[in-house]
Amino acid sequence: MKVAITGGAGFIGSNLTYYLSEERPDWKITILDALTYAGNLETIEPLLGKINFIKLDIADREAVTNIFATEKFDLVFHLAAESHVDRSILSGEPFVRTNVLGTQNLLDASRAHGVGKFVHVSTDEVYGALGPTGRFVESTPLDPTSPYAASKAASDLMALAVSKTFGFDVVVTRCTNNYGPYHFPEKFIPLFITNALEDKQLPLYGDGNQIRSWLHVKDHARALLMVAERGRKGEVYNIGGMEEAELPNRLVAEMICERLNKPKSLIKYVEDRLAHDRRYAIDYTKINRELGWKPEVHFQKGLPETVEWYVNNKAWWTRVKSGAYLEFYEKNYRNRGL
Ligand code: NAD
Ligand code: TDX
Repeated sequence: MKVAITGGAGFIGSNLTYYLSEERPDWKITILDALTYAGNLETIEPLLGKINFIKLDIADREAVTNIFATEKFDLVFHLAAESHVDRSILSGEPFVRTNVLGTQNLLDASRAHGVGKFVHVSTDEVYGALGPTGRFVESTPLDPTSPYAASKAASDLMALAVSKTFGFDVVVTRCTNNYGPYHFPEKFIPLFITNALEDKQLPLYGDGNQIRSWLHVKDHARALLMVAERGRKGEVYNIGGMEEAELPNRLVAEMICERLNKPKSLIKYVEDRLAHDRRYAIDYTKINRELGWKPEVHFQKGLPETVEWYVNNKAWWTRVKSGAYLEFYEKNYRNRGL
């Protein structure tokens, strides 16, 4: 079985690659990744030799076509994306380029060159924001509020349209917020852990009462394998965290301070994100009923383990936090008084 993982040098893609190398050792895995600021070869270095790596910009149509014509993949996990909401507020263009055009290129090349199944990895953010009650189900209308989420919604619809039009075997997954090792420290949990380790302020947006539903990245990887092997063609599957992991950002920030023995006074309330979604929560009944998946890692255990991982892997995140990332940090947080 020849398997392509796009975005495999990023957070979820690398965790998925580690998981699949253990669970399906006979699969021949190739990572396709442009190595943008968010992609890091160091993350997957221990696997090189066992898996292949090809540097590829999925928005480069000719390059995508050539690689798919040569490699003849059986299965594609598509995770490559511009993934940070704050960056999409600064500029939407790279999001349309990678998330929409890039996905279209992959769908076309997959269809033309014999791919049997295409797992399109998407997000609960395509549904927009929830009020204090209720959960997103697969039929909830799409109502994205950021350029990132809009670009993901567009790519979901293209993927589903290709399935409907041509009968191509595409499955779309929509997952809630992930956390775990190798999470890029521009995102909330790793940013707060690494800033706290450096005794820097923790910029909490707005009133800090926005609720996110947290899922350990390993639970996500397990769901993606099930969907790839048993998910039904043309279907959408929501993937979500446990109810106990639906928490306001303020509380998660405090848990991080407590775990690291740092004063909560490091938390600084700063200007809110534009159109900041108030609450996400996923109803994962469908994937549970059809494929038997449910989240297994409790946040009370997964968060401290993740904090430990950052404590023990300082070399990884200090390198990641230097260079191009600093330019974005300056732009995003300067006007918020940090
Ligand atoms: P990430 O930003 O950590 O990694 C993205 C990867 O894609 C990087 O390795 C990057 O180099 C690569 N990439 C970006 N543009 C590319 C291009 N033009 N061509 C080839 N590769 C390119 O992202 P992540 O958090 O691992 O998210 C992976 C996928 O999962 C995304 O599609 C995202 O929308 C989705 N998702 C993420 C979360 C989350 O909580 N992080 C939740 C639900 C869904
Ligand atoms: O500095 C910050 N301060 C802060 O209060 C940052 C970066 C975030 N936040 C808040 C905003 C959100 O309410 O924390 C929450 C989480 O923020 P992010 O880590 O940026 O994640 P979110 O916007 O929820 O999106 C994430 O989950 C869904 C991923 O980045 C997406 O790729 C995924 O689709």
